[in-house]
Amino acid sequence: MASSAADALAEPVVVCRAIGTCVVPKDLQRKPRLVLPALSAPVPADAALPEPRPIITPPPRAVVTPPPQELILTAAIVGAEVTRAQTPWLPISAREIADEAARCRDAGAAVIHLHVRKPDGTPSQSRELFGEAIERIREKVDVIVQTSTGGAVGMGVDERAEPLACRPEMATLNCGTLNFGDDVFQNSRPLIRDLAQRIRESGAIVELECYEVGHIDEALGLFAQGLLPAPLHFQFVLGVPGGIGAREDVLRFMASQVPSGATWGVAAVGRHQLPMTELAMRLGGHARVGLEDNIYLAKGVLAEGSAPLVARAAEYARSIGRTPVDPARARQLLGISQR
Ligand code: KMH
Ligand code: ZN
Repeated sequence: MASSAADALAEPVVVCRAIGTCVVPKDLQRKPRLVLPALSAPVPADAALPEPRPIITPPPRAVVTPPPQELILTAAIVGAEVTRAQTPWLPISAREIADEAARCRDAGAAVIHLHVRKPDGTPSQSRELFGEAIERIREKVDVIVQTSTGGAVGMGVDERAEPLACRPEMATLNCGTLNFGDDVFQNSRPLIRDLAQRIRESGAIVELECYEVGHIDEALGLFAQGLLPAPLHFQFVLGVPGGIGAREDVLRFMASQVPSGATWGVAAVGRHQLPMTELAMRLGGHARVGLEDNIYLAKGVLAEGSAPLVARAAEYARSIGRTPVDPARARQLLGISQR
């Protein structure tokens, strides 16, 4: 009978020994190997680790850094998915679009995120329809027109790029593919680079539409490759079914990834629009509201166009000490040069 557990166990067997780290003088250190062994070949014991992926350097500070009290409100007044059957307040003709843009400007919006429709209400990227809508808007009101290059799900790159022929001040760049409801919104990396170049050539500045955390990295990668000029403008589109959810922790994280000197805003879908845009305003971001993302003012109560949603956002902004800026100031904050 053993008097302790130690007595009962056999002598330990050495199966391995720890090797401590040691300091090797610099000139005796192994050089990193640049050529990796073929996948099938046995990896030599002294093989160096592969080079790490380069760390993306944050962009330099922008020329103008918006003081946190200033707020850019964007109104997304048409969209590509909402129908007249869902809400009679959806503008379709150029005249209706221009009227709604003016109402939104009066309510505090500085930017109009623009889609257009054919007379039967189907979404279109036709340069003629965009041209007509933009002309009507400009006749009525001074506002920054931000044309969509997302269009509707299923459109090809040439069609999506058509509004750039109208030389808008700003255009969207969608930064990755995602499930979009039951459809797939295709934004391959070559397509994103292609559109980035076309937007740049058109003279518009870019708004980076990010529906996922990885889309921010994609945008930063484009910047690092010199395909996007500073300052960067991010729009976090939260709550698309198939995309990242509209939650506080998500927004806080996404905002934390924005490099200094860049601006960011939130567009949240459906019932998330109100709480997420208000949170964005509290966190120092900008906000987008409008029928493209949400047709309700309250549960079961349709918004009578996008202007009431803008007015409510502007009122909330003022209540927390933020001031919706006019288009002239928004141009300065966004780095839009006067033409
Ligand atoms: N209609 C959506 C599939 C954008 O305007 O750039 C894409 C969209 C994004 O609305
Ligand atoms: Zn859009």
